[in-house]
Order: sequence, then C-alpha cells, then structure tokens
Amino acid sequence: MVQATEKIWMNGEFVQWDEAKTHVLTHSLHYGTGVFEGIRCYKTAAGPAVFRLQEHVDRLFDSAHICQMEIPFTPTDVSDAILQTIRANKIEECYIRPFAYIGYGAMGIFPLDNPIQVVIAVWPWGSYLGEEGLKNGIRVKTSSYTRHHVNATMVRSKTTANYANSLLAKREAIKDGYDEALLLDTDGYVAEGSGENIFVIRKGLIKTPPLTSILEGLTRDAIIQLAEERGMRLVEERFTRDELYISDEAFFSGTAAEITPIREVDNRRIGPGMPGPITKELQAAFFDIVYGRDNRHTDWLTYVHEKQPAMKK
Ligand code: PPE
Repeated sequence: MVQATEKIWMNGEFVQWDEAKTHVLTHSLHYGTGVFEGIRCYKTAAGPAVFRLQEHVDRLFDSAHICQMEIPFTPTDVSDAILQTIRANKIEECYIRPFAYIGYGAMGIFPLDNPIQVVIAVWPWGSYLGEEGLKNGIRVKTSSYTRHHVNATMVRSKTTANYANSLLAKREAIKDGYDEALLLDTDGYVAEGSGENIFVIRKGLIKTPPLTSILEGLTRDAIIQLAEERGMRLVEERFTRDELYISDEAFFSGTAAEITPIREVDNRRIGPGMPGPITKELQAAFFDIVYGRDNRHTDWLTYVHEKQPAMKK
C-alpha cells in the first residue's frame, strides 16, 4: 500500500490526500495517455534535497510534447509546485509523482478539448527492489514480452501506456519467482527492466544499451557521468542476453530502483553471484551525492527549503 501523506497538488491548489479524486470517465484512465515522472527527494544534512528536479520536469514536458498534450503550467510552475508539495507535507524524504493526464470530457480515441489535468503527490518510498536487493543483488528473468517497437508507442515519452508492457513483464517475473523482468528490444537485444535501465560490466568495460528503444533515464545519465569522472571505461552499445550471462557484474538504475545490483539472470549467476567492485563503487558514489555527503554534484540537488517560490493559482 502506498503510504499516504497529507496533501496533493491538483491543478494549482492543494487538496487533502483522500480528496484527490477524478471521474471514472477520465480520458487517460481509458486510453493510457497520462505522462508522468518519478523523482526522489533525499534527506541531507542541509534539509531535503530533490535529485535532478529540473531535468525531470523537462522530461515531463517533453513527454507531453510528444503526446501533443498542452500542460497548462510552465516548467517553473511545476518545479515550484513540487517543492511546495514537499513543504506542505512536511516530509524530509519522499518519492515524487508529477502526473499530467487528459481529463473528463469527450470519450472515444480523439479527446477533442478535454482539459489537461496536472497533479503532484509525494509519499515515502523505501527501496524499490528491497533493502536486501539493494545490498546483495536481485534475481532477474528475461521477459517473454518484448519492449515496445520504437514506432509503436513513443519510447522517449514516459507515457502510462508504455507501462502496460512493463506490468505484464513484471507480473510474469514475480509469479515465476524472480525479483524483476528484463525486456529485450524488437531485435532481441537487451533493452531495460520494467522500470529501470541496465548496465553490464565485463573485463572492466561498462556497457549500457544505447537510447534507441529505452527510456532516457536520469539515473543512467548520472552513472555515465560518475563512471567517466572516475576514469572507468563505458560504452553505450547494444548487447545480447548471453553477454549479460557472462558478465562479471550487472546492475539496474532508476529513480525508484536507485542502483540495484543484479546477482542472477535466467538462473545463471552473474560473476560470483554478489555485487562486484565497480557496481559497489558507483552505488556508493551515487548515494554520497544524493545524500549530500559529496558536494561534487551539488548541481544535481535542489534544496527544498532554500527559497519560497510563489505558487501559481
Ligand atoms: N526505464 C524505465 C522503463 C523506467 O520506468 C525508468 C524509471 C527508468 C528506465 C529509469 O529512469 P530514471 O528514473 O530517470 O533513472 N521508472 C520509474 C517508475 C517506477 C514505478 O514503478 O512507478 C521510477 O523509477 O521512478
């Protein structure tokens, strides 16, 4: 169960958590056209700080642009509203879910002039794939479902419709006794997890799939930068599932999943079956930054109590 907080921002004003409701004929509920973000706010010594706020809000607007949805707020309005929502809920650490969707009005595939609604909710969300998974690694199954073709739903957009594919894959993996699903692209190469990007490491070389058919993850981007800064060798290149089987290390990255080591894929041990040194180094570097212990990437953090921006009504 989601852990309720107090207030949700809905179209410019705060409503009580239990009052944040919508009509059952909300257009996006039927046709999968909502666009959303997942952002984390971490507790630091200088108060709560949001990881890569600007980039997440920009991606929300890009998703809406791809789906030809006109968000009736500016990116600055949405960033400010996110900070306001964290403050309004007096929360120090949370997951943030901004969501824009096509509201009530016409039914049928063509939504005419239905209003675009925007909501922001925050709630505490611990480790996505379990504390144990974060520490010791998870077991992954290659999905029988294929990641979307680049010309089916738009992969550069974080659209709810894309998650029907993720949900099928995740359910299958869990029911079969694994922790997470790995989806291959339409050519059979490794794409991403149901809600994460993937990295493999073999003989010191880090590989991650190119952006062709995957979400342009902001954690992925952070890892690429962290690896480069540490002089690690990294390439964005397609690879096969058997290359993953024989890799020395592998991990998933994502806002919710953070950096989660993979210890097994399709019943084959990855390396010695425990998180390897490069994974551990990158994971530690990431957590030091998000928790404000390493100030080399303060550009990635927005401190919640730094300023009090006005909220658009
Ligand atoms: N691929 C997919 C398909 C994906 O959903 C995510 C995030 C990523 C990659 C990583 O992107 P980024 O968060 O920018 O590093 N998945 C979000 C949804 C999780 C959910 O279950 O809901 C997230 O991590 O917030």
